[in-house]
Formats: sequence, C-alpha cells, structure tokens
Amino acid sequence: MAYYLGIDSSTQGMKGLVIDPDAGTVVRSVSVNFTADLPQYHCPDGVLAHADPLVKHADPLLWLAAMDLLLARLKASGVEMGKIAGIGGDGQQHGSVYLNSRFADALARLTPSSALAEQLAPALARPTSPIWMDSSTSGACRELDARFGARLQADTGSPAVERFTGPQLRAFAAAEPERYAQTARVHLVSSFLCSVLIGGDAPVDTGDGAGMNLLNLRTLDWDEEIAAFTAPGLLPKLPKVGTGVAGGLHPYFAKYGLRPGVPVAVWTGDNPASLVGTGAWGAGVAVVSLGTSDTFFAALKEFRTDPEGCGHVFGNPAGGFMSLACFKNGSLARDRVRRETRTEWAFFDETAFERTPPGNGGRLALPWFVPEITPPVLTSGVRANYAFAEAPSEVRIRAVVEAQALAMRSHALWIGAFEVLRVTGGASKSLGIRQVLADVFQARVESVAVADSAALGAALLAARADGVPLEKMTETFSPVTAVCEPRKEQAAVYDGLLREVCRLEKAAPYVSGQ
Ligand code: XUL
Repeated sequence: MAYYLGIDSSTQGMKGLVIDPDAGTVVRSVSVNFTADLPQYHCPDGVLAHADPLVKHADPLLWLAAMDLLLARLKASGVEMGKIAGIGGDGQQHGSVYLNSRFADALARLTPSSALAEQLAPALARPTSPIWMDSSTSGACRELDARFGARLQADTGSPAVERFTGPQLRAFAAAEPERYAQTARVHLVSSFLCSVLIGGDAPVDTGDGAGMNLLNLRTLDWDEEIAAFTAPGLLPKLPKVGTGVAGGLHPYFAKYGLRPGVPVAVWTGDNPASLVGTGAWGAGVAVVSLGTSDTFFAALKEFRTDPEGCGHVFGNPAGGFMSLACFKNGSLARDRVRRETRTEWAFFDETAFERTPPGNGGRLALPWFVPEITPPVLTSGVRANYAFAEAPSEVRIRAVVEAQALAMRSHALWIGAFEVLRVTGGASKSLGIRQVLADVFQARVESVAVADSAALGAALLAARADGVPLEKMTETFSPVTAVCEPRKEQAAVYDGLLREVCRLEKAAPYVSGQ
C-alpha cells in the first residue's frame, strides 16, 4: 500500500509521478512548465536570455520554485501524500549550482513559513547555473585536452565536452575568481534538489557524476589529479559520490502532507533515470529518447568508450555502466521545422510521411538550428544536400527526421547493433517518426506504457531504495504497448543514405537558417 514519488527536473519543466508498486498503477502525474507557470524567473523553455548564443544558463531559484509548486499541485490533486514512503528524482544532466558557506545552515533551518527560493537565495555564490545546452567553454576543453589527452576519456568516459561540469567550472574559476572563491559547494541539478529534500548535502550518483569530466569511472570516485587541474581547490567543493538512500525527508515538506523522515534516494541524471524507467537497464535493448535533446543510450556490459570521441559513458543506476550519444537539435529542431513549414503536429506526424517515399529521393537536411553536440559543431545552420528552404513542407519534414535518425545510427555504431529500440519522449508518439527509426536502424521499435520515463525511473529508484526489487517493478510499469516493425525492403536505401549523412556532416553544399 506504500506509494513512491519520482520527480524529474528537466530543461523545460518539472514532473512528479506517484506509483503504487503493489497495485502496479501510476496513482498521479503532475507537472510544472517553466514558461507558463513561472514567468517571473525569465527562463522561457528553461533558459535565461543571453547575447552570446553559446551561453545557456538558468536561474537555479526557478528549480526551487518549481519544486514548491509541484508538491503543492500534487497535494491539491487529492493524492494521499501520507502514503508516500520514499522519494526519488533526476535532473537534466551537467547543469551546476554554486553555493556559498551559508548553504549547509540554510538547508538545516528550512522553515515552512516561506518559500524554498526565498530561503536559499542568500546561499548562492553564483546567481545563474550553466545548463547542458551551453557550448561556451571550448577554451577550457582544449586546456583539459592538452593536459590529459586520451586519459580524460579513458578514465572519465568522455573527452572534454563544453556542457560538462568540469570545463564549466574551469571557465568560471578563470572568469570570476571571486565568486569561485566564495563557492563552498558545487552541486549538479540532481544533487542540489536532493540536498534540499533532505535538508543536508546529498551525494552525486555515478550516473550523473560521470557527466562532469571529473569522476574516474575505474575507481568510481573523483579523480584528484583532474580535479586539481580543473580549478584551484576544487576537490573539497565537490559532494561525495554515493548511491542508495541520501537521507530522510526534511520536516519543511510536511506542509505538503509528506511524512518527514521518509527515505530520499540519491538523485541521478534524466537519461540514467530514463534507462530505468523504460526497463532497458539490463543489456540488449537500446533507448531512443526524443525530448528537448534526442539521446540514444543503452546499458553497457563492460566499461568501454567511443573511439570517435563523441559519445559518453555514465554509471547505470541499476549497476554497471551505460553509453549515451546526445543530439542537441532534437525536439528543438522538429518544433522549428513544424513552425517554418506552418504545419500542425498531425500533418508533421503522419501525413508528411505518407506523402513522401522512404529515403526522400536522397534529400537530407541536418537540422543544426542551434550549435550541435554530436558531432560537435559551434556554428549553427541547416546543412542540406538540396535547397532545403524551397522544398515542399513534407519533403523538408522527412529530410530532417531521416537525417536525425541516420546521424543517430552513425554515432551509435560504437555502442553496438540492436534488434530492439525502445522509444520515449514527446515525439515518440508519432507513428511516422517511429517507422523512420525502425527502417533506418532495421530494428523493432517498441513504445512503453509511461511517457514520462525519467520520472517513472526516479519513482522506481525510490521504491528500490526502500527494498522493492527493480525486476518486479519493471515487468509491471514498463510493458511494451506498441510495436513498429522494420521494413526489410528499405534497408538498402538507408545503408546508402548513412554514407551520405556522414559526408554531409563534413561538408554540405547548402547551409541556411542561421
Ligand atoms: C545528456 C544531455 C541531455 C540532458 C538534458 O548528455 O546533455 O540529454 O541530460 O536532457
């Protein structure tokens, strides 16, 4: 009869999902949208405006306001909050929060009479938080490359990457040494929100910690040499690395009807949580998550890294490791193309695919409307092998969706060949997009019951921290609800286009839309 709550703090909003493992049901799902619900934080779509397109920061107080609002909404929805026996969570990966020496005290003294954001504002050493969309730290990345070379990827699972927390810290310490000196603790979005729930310093897990270029995946602890080079005196500013239960819920949250002291699981990153929520935490099934960013990830049998240096290795919250390739122009690009073609979602999702043949007559468009992560590209602009902007809407739509799927296939080759892909995220509702994925990968594409796989994963991890086995819950909460089979006759078309997309990534005749 115990319920478990999973909270997903993603780029554009926050979601809460309550599950009942005994009944095998999702009891309630609530959400907060940063643009519509919290406009006073000036972060439409979760990002503060900035003159430099490479700089992407958010206001960390926005996440605290969202937590208060989410829990108030959950209580108002009539859920029996007192039945919640454990809380888990996840955050958008790589984003960091900079806290001063008042943080520990402010957490311990949280009082229900005022809001979290108000009480923790004085504990910020830096008013803004760089998030995963930031690409402004190339200088710091090159310095890390020069100092550590291949060891950085071999030991931390990734080469130096702009959005990763280590390069962000190095750039911050150099640009704002005073604020850096005032920073007593650096948290990830996940460990920051977990700290607030327990009213104390929460650990970072190996799933999210591996997105920092600071965690040695061979020892599963901070790499002292890399930390020392990244920024002066960094090691004592980092939280512990940990797993399992972070602590008991702070009495502040009794105002939402939650029971003080219930276990709060160590939070993880949104992709590792989604690996759990889609039921793909064991080896053999890959996940395609079509969210703000598109990600391709799978559990790894053993620790190994991407020979091309684009992909990442993170800890798998269920044990062992996971691989991941991240594409920034995911839903960001699909939204943009839909708006530019002035089409409704229904047209985008299905009609466009019925009106065009698989392979689109060879026309492809890499939709790099914003700087891309995989492959790393800092200058935005659509790269096409035809006059993209002048083609009919359905041709443009297929060109983009096929190029996204082909780029994903090409950059995920190092992870392995998969007969089954499990899809999640908003765009996975589109049958047209699922069929393209099935044909491009020549794999069976499965949809799972719960759309919010990260929030579900967080709830499952909360239940696991309270002793409920993950295996049992996966069968109940992550059943396959729809299947899209690959059409064998399309295999040759896409094998040919795979070479074309690689060529296009290096040089494209048409560049537009900057
Ligand atoms: C993964 C990544 C994004 C964020 C936001 O490396 O940068 O997927 O986690 O979802």
